[in-house]
Amino acid sequence: MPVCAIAHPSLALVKYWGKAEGGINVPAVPSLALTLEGLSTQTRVEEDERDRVFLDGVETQDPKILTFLDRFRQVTGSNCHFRVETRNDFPTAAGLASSSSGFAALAAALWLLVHGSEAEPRQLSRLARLGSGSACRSVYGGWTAWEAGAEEAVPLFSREYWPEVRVLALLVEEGPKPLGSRDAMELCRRTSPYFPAWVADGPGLWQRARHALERQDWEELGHCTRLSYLRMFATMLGADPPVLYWKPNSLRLLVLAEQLRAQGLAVFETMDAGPQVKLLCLEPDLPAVLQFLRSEVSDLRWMEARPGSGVRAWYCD
Ligand code: 2P0
Repeated sequence: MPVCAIAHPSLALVKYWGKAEGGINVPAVPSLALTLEGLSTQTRVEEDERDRVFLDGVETQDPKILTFLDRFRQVTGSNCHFRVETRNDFPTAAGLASSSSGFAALAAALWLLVHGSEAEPRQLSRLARLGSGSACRSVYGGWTAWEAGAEEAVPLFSREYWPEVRVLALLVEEGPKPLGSRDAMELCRRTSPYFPAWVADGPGLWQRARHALERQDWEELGHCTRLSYLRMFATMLGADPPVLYWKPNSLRLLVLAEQLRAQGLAVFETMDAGPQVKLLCLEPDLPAVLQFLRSEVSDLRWMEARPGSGVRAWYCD
């Protein structure tokens, strides 16, 4: 019987950027993230005579997915092949962490299909990481941590821990990005003179952000969030050739976040490997932030998200 799964993207506040040597998608730096409800990947799997993958209704030879199916067979000892249909209700490969929710959903669905029971979450986190690093965090709901060198992420706090948190994902450009994050992070590791400093700085910033999260200190967590993405982009600007994901509207939104803070609103921004900007605020400030966005950037589309649940898989038609 086919299996369906749903997962939500993992938005890093403290970023995973760069892999440790050896291992598969093992991070060089620790990350801290929030799983987002409001953006979803839905995946359906069933056995087939050969592997076939459909992404948003179109058959694809996506090497990340096909390689993951091979790794799944290796790890689980299965000799099955699969038909995979996966859909995102948000732009794919555009810097909105579609690979985190994508591989979390795929790992959970395949596991249930092959084993007939749900995987233990840490085991699923390990498995999802083999598809895409950030997917090991999307397995869990709420707030997650993934330590440098670790093969799995761990849950820190459930989605109920801080239900007032809101994320506005502003869509600056909806097409796929020119350089995937995997290649970009490897380029940074190999060529950016700032990469060793990024790795050295990572644990301290991660600890600082964790303490802020434990105290529910929004200003401090927001500040750490800004430091992390800006330092991540510093490694990219130092790469050879340089990597530049920002677009004019990205910068426009960063300035806008600054203007909102100047008005006394605790709004913080982050970006990933793409031009989109995510604004983070607490629910009481949301109406004022939305009003400002409507007057200043009515030409842009955005999606609203909040702390979300972990991956779920079930038998379906
Ligand atoms: C993150 N990103 O922590 C960081 C911040 C993008 C910027 O994880 O090579 O698709 O599959 O392990 O997980 C995107 O990279 O990379 C990512 P792989 P992944 O969310």
